[in-house]
Amino acid sequence: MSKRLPPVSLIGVPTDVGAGHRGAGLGPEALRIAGLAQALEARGVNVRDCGNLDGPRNPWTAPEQGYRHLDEVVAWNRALMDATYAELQDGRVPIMLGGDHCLGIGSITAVARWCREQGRNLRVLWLDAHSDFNTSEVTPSGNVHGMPVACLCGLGPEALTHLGGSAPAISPQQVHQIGIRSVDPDEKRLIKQHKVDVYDMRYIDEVGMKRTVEAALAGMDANTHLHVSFDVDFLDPSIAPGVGTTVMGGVNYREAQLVMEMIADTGQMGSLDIVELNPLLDTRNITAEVAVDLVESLFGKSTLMRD
Ligand code: Z70
Ligand code: MN
Ligand code: MN
Ligand code: MN
Repeated sequence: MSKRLPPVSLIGVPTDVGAGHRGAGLGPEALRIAGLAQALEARGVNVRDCGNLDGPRNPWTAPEQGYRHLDEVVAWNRALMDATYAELQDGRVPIMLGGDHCLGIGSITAVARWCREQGRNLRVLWLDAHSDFNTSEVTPSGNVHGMPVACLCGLGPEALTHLGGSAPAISPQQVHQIGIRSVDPDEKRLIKQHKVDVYDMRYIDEVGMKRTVEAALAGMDANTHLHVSFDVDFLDPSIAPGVGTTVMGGVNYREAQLVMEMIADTGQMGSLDIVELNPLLDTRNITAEVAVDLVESLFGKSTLMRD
């Protein structure tokens, strides 16, 4: 614990309006009950819990013009963008407690604006089973949690691509994805067309997690703000069953710990989303507990060998 850790702000975002299953809205409370704030405080981190944001209820209606619940998704993301920006302005590391992954649009739009104003470079590390790069034309579901990366890169409805005023919030070159193993056919074409840097499970199997993370973080300079967007379905369902869509063949516990430790070693994580935790599909909150373990590593917890 030699390095001084920045203060953090927990922002609860109890939305499931972007998801295909109900229940992710209970994620923030499950993370609190698993002891997230206490675990951070035990690391010497100053924690402010901002409570939960308020937003529209889930109307649970069918997609319209390729989007489900677009108005509700926009409302949640406006609220989150403002809350994230306020905590960054206050010199704190915002930690978004999701909530479904549509919330990455609001959080990252705010982080991108703040980085622009501060003259900092932004890199987004997207830890997920999915690429989340669908558009209304190609989405198989209409669920906006399958679209946040595309929206942030300027592909999507104006209300989301221009959430922060101008578009795009980021370029595909700023996004680096690890853990990917479920990509829809047209989504795959878009990912290739826009040259997103994707390290899928085959890459991890062939090369190993250490070199995967080194590649995904390569080229960061001292002026880089690292935003980590951690979709819990990044993890293998055997250790993280409490997610809406389980996808076999995910990252195991030790690989996940290594990712988090290597991020901690950079000292440059400036914001974090924890998303897609669905307590209704979990077993005795173990998925939230694994997420808390991993956040401890993100904040520098390690074995005696490296303290
Ligand atoms: C699929 C879609 C998805 C979860 C993202 C799945 C999207 N590509 N699912 N996160 N859990 O519907 O767009
Ligand atoms: Mn996701
Ligand atoms: Mn996912
Ligand atoms: Mn890049």
